[in-house]
Amino acid sequence: MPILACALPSPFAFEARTTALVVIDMQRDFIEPGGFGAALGNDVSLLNAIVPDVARLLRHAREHGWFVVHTRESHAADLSDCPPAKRLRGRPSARIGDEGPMGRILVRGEPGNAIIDALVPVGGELVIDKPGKGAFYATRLGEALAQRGITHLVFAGVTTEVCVQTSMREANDRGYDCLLIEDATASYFPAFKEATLAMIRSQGGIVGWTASLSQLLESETS
Ligand code: C5J
Repeated sequence: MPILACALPSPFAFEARTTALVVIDMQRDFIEPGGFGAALGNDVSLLNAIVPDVARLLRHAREHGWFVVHTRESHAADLSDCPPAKRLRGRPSARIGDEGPMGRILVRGEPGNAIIDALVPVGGELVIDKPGKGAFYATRLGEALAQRGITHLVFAGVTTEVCVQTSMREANDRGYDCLLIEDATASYFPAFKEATLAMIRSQGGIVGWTASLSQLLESETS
């Protein structure tokens, strides 16, 4: 059984057959110019910078036979699953459902809602469309993981303090042991990323564990 001895706050043990990689929202809407992230006034290059590490992690998960889940934050074309409180929040240059350079913002099936080319899902991987920040809210993720006997979740993706952290907290409350790969997650606000990592592993791992990608890769080859 691989053990990440250097994980924080304590060693993290897991087995490939009961582990899933959950890649949160690596979609064009957040990573590329012209999407929702940019419409909110953010520098998307901070998120784009982790793509090579997420790709390495994804390759590793595939090579080791982990179940792989990708999520997309997305809404139905009629926005029936987008509460007005979400759509009207803040003062973005374009709101959810508005037409943008990559089609309608955060709407399922639009070009901007696609997972970026470098991380495109392959056959056998699960793609979850989620209307909320958390991956379990209003989705079938819980059932899909239960069917496969998954007990351990390794998280990556964006943004650390919003959809990644929310999903990890939802998973923690459902009894999963959760590990966040530090260099495979990013925020538009680096200080928020660091604060989230600290929160997750505080108080003995109140939400879960964190480790670097190289620590994970070493643990599985030793
Ligand atoms: C946000 C996300 N930040 N995927 N979504 O709105 O974190």
